Amino acid sequence: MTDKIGYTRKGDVAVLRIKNPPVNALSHAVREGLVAGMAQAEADDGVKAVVIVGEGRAFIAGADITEFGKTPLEPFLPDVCKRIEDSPLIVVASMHGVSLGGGLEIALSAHYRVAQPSAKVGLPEVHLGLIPGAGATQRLPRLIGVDPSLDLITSGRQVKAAEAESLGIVDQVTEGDPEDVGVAYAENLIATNAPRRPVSEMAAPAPIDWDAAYDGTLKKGRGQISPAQAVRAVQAAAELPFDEGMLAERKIFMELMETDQRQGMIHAFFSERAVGNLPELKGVEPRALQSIGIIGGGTMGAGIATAALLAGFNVVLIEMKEDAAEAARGRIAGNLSGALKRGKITQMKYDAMTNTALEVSINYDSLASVDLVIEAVFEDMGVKKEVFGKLDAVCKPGAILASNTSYLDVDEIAASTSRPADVIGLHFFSPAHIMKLLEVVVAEKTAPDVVATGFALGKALNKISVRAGVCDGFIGNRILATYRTAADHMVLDGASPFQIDKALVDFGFAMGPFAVGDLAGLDIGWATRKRKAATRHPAERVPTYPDKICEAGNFGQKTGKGYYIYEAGSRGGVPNPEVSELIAAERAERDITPRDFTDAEIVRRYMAAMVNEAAKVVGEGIAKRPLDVDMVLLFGYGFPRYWGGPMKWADLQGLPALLADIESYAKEDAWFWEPAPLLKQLVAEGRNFDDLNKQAAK
Ligand code: 3H9
Repeated sequence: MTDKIGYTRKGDVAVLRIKNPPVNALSHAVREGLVAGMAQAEADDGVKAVVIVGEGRAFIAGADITEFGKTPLEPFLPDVCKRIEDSPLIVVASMHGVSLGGGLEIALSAHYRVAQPSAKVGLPEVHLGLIPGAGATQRLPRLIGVDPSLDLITSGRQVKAAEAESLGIVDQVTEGDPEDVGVAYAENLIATNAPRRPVSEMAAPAPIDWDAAYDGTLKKGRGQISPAQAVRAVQAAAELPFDEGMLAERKIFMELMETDQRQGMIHAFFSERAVGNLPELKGVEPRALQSIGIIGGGTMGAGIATAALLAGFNVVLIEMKEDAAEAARGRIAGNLSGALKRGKITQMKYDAMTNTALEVSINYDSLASVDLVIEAVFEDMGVKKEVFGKLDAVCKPGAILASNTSYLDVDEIAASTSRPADVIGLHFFSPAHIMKLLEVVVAEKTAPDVVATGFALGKALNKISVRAGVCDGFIGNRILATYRTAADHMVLDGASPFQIDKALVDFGFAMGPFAVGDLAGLDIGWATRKRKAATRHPAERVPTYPDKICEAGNFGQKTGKGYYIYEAGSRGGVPNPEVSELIAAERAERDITPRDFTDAEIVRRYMAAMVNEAAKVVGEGIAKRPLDVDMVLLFGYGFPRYWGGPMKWADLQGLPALLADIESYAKEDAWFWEPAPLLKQLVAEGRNFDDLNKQAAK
């Protein structure tokens, strides 16, 4: 037995206690210990039942993800499950906290399952680019039928104990110490002469239209393969004897283990957790945060206020006039009533948030006692400086002054106050109460505890916070500007915006760049182009047709027309033929003979532009690590999670080939396609972006 499994005896019942903090992942030592524990119980005179229980905060969070990609060591998890199920003793799993993936598979191999009311179960393997690989695709359909099994396995969603009980996954939900509950349940089974009840011996589930389920799942996954493959594994449960079904599951699992998608999703899993782990924050205590001020109650300000209220902060929102203040109050109430309708908050909480926790004022003096204030006013340096001047005058010493600017120079804003060390950028993404990303923009003089407070706020708001340095657009918008330009160039040279959007949606993006422009409002890009016109490099190729779309008053979805035409109330549009005419006219004017682009070339150029700019962002220290860029694109820009992010994608493609492509594109436009020095350096050294992540983790 390993020290990862405790063995105790309670009358006729042996208890196997898993002790592998923090979440009892099924590491090699745990698997060995479980097998040894079963043998010990079977050899222990008088033992009639075994209870498996987890120590600490969870039953079992699943296979040990850190072992993936390494040589698997015996006993393999499916064999551990079989060993448990085949035991002549009655086996009970007593679950608390989470039982996920392999954790639920261990429970499904037990003959009975009991759970705490707060317990949750799920099969999240699809979020790692996998399917369950230790029998869940074979046992669960036998236990609860095909449809609910497919729902759980293809979505990866977690269900609470009550739902698990009603689905038939759990036999009983009882509150108490998990070990006591499990032992009492086992004693009762012994007393009533209950039989062993191996799920594998239950009847095969009834079949469904498998091809339709496969196609539907593939479509829903937008290019992600593992959920669709899970359908095939469940199909095997219906069509094959149990042992053969297990082999079919294993085959699919091992094939998925070899995919780029599995690597991408596991990179996303660990990066999500590493992103807030910065050496500069070690040992730095954040400042206390209870009340938050917000300047501006437009969509962004109201969204931030909503997020802050939902996280339990008191909010003071400042508007300029009474009617604007009322409108802001209405926006926040609207956002919160959405949360109420979705069951995220109770009516009581809603009332408290809108009445007590929220103050809307037209007087800056109301900010005198707030701990942190976030400015979300018009993107104009003059306006921002005026606001920060007022904040500097009214806010208490030690209050943090934050700007939600999406591209302006936070150093310049900080310098306009008497307390630059207390100034930081907190760049939210709209709608701020829904989007997960927060860029924490650290200016030259920002104090470490102010940075730590930015991250603490992000955590409280349930955001993925990423550290960014100061530059035009920080991490996300700066990279966006570049890949967006690559798309504009392709349009000038012959691709249509509609083909580009489609190619990128097929690649896995939630939307293509032109549809995104329509959604955000084309006037935003128009304003940016005007702002940048004066400082533009002479070699820059900037199309003028997008200005013409705007000049005609077409700003996208909000006006019903942009790159696409939207029927009233519709979010999906049809291509706008006027755009094609404007593009054709501009090509003629510039003497460009349009050429054909394949979808593959579109994706390659778009991604190459993204990665090249991202490498510059990392090389300049704007992002500390490649994984920071990956998380920004994943959580703020609809990048497909199964690629892990653009830097992970680049690693998977191979950096030398990508650099070679960039160098070949540079022959057409040396200014735009200038290779990033960091990319050249990594290729020369035979390293990749993940090597930089690993170096930073040391
Ligand atoms: C599987 O089971 C395959 C099988 O079907 C077949 C096999 C043959 N392994 O998230 P947290 C670490 S696939 C290793 O911050 P929370 C995590 O990295 C697996 N490590 O806490 C973190 O480390 P650190 C299916 C793991 O309370 C620490 O634990 N299971 C694992 O917010 C705390 O995690 C899953 O996909 C793991 N399985 O959330 C479950 N899980 O402190 C994935 C966590 O060094 N895990 N760690 O940064 C989760 O969803 C959440 O971590 C969980 C806890 C809900 C468990």
